[in-house]
Amino acid sequence: MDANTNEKLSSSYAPFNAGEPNGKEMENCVELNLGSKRWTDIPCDERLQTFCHLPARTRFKIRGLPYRIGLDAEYSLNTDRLHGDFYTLVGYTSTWLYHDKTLGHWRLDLRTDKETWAITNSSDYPLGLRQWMINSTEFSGLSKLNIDVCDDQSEYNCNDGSCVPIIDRQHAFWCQLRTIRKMLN
Ligand SMILES: [Ca+2]
Repeated sequence: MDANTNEKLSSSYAPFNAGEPNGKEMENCVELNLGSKRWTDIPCDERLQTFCHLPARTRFKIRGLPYRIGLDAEYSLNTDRLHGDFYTLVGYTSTWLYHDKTLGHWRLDLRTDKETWAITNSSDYPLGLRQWMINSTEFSGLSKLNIDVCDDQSEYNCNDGSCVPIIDRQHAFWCQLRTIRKMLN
């Protein structure tokens, strides 16, 4: 495949060449012929140029953590891993967030020793400002943490977890309006 093409290529866009795929178990990779723009299945040990399409991942940010070196400030959604009805949020380095179905709360665990660092009661994803019970050697007690997907440069995070454009100087008003709308719905 040619990595330098600017064309958007996908399997739905490019059907197979005539007679392909024909490799059955022997040909489990594909090459793209840029002339015909059609796929051919080939053995996976053939070395060709490649291209990758990586969709941007939503970054969940946790704000208001008491100090602790090594705790994650950002998480991404792991859609391969379901805990009950919920996907897991995996921290970039040391922690993960998941729903404990048995106890009915969300846990922030250290991945290394499976120590539970904090919990919060929530029957949904724990987005927005919430009380977390933290239990660690450095800090123990209730703490307000906010989890959101707001962009630090261009958005302000509301207490309900939603984001409003920072350019809007009345952001507090829009946050309140969102809260009122939620209450009315
Ligand atoms: Ca083939």
